[in-house]
Amino acid sequence: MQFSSVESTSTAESFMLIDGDWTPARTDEWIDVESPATRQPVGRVPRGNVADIDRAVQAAATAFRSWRGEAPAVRGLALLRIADDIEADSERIARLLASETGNAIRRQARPEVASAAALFRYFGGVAGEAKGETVPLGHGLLNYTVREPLGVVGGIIPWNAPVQLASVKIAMALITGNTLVLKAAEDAPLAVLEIARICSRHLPPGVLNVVTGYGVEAGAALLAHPGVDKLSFTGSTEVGKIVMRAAADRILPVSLELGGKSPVIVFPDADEDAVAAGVVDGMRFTRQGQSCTAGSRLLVHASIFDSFLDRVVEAVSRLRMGDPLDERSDLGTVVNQTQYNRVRSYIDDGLTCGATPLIGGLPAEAGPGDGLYVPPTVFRGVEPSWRVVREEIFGPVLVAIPWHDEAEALRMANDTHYGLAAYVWSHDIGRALRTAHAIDAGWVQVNRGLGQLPGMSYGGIKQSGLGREFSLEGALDSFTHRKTITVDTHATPM
Ligand code: TXE
Repeated sequence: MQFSSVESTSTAESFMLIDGDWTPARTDEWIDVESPATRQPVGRVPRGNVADIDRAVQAAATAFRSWRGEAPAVRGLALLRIADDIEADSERIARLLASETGNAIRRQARPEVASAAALFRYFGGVAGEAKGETVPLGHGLLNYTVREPLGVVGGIIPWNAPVQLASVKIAMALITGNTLVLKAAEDAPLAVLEIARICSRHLPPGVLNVVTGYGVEAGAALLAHPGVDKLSFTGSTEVGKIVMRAAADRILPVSLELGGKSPVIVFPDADEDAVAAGVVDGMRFTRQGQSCTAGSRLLVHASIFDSFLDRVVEAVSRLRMGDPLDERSDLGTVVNQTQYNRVRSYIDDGLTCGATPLIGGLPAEAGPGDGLYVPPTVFRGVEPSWRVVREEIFGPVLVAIPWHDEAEALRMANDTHYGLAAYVWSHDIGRALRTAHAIDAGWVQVNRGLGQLPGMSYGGIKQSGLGREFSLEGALDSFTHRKTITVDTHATPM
């Protein structure tokens, strides 16, 4: 593992966006945002709570009255302008994002900001597509549907890809005529507030509100607020269950993008070098494995198991870990001390169970001033029942398991309560597609290990979530309802 050095970052103070105003919390309390690389503050944000959420929801409800009736082309144009402005300011946003998350600037932060612009552009472009249909019923009846917005959306996002996840929720909610109160993650709110700043230039006050604060305070207040009409959450499965319970109390529609433990099936015909590189991409090592779609269970045909793992280890060892702001870094840090300790405890658990680390291993404990660098670990010699195989680690830990026939590979792939992403590597297209269809997951990539693109429907099944994002179809399903109108054209005038 190579290492590049740490440079310093600057500190900034940010406010929340409520009703078009930049505002501190009512209590005037603040949260320091720390760089996980330097462990120095990079900014501070308001510690929003129930009073701020209330203000934001009321502003969103007021704004909804006119935003819902706005011409789709006007909404679309706002999103297209936001996309342009994000691109124009992308370097500054990417540096802020790398500073607060620890994600490497070249491999993660810059591409994430570019993907945010692409999402706004895609949804801006499909603005007029929220169409209904006419349904023939005979008897002189005209029966048709219209797509209507749901109202005020309460969105909650995590810290791992905050700019992309904020952008997809903002774009989907707004293009379909809803207004939004978005709760940013306490560990990574700064770049999201910059996206909000750009959005606010092109939107009427109250259409988008961004509140910062802790999950148990601002997040919980948003879930409980009676003025919210729809909940849209991305984060852990554990908190996803809390969101779903809150939705049940008021029969609110809910979308959930949750965790994963995604399988990667490698068939013996695969080109080992190319696939090893793809596995490293799919594992999202460049976000230190902190990705819900990380291909974290590597299932390899026994005939190539040893030689293939050599290739993977070689590809991993070429990654350079270091300062997230350094152009040479492929990998940065995990997001915070809790996450560092959590990943470390999983590695410790794997070692205690008897797993063999082919690279990596247990990192030293991190003291208060230490950069939170976790070198990638690849384990072999693991049992299907172990925690490192079953649970989402959300860190740079890959477990490799051999298989002998296709049925066994599929059984292992589906032996999980998650169902988000999966990866199949084979040049036998019949076999690859047969496998892709048989895997229980919302998204299967064949001979590809990269991230989501605007236009594709993305989301999970089983405990990985409900609903789809990134696509028009997802936006219509998750952020509108279909109203049916039936007209009796024979009715005699009164
Ligand atoms: O996520 P949380 P955390 C997994 C991953 C990670 C673990 C913990 O395994 O190690 O979760 O991360 C808000 N009411 N994933 O604790 O808690 C919170 O403020 C309302 C996987 O950071 O789910 C933040 O804005 N809101 C996942 C958001 O929820 C609450 C991505 C996500 O935080 C809340 C993130 C509450 N009671 C973590 N508690 C993925 N797979 O994409 C927290 N929040």
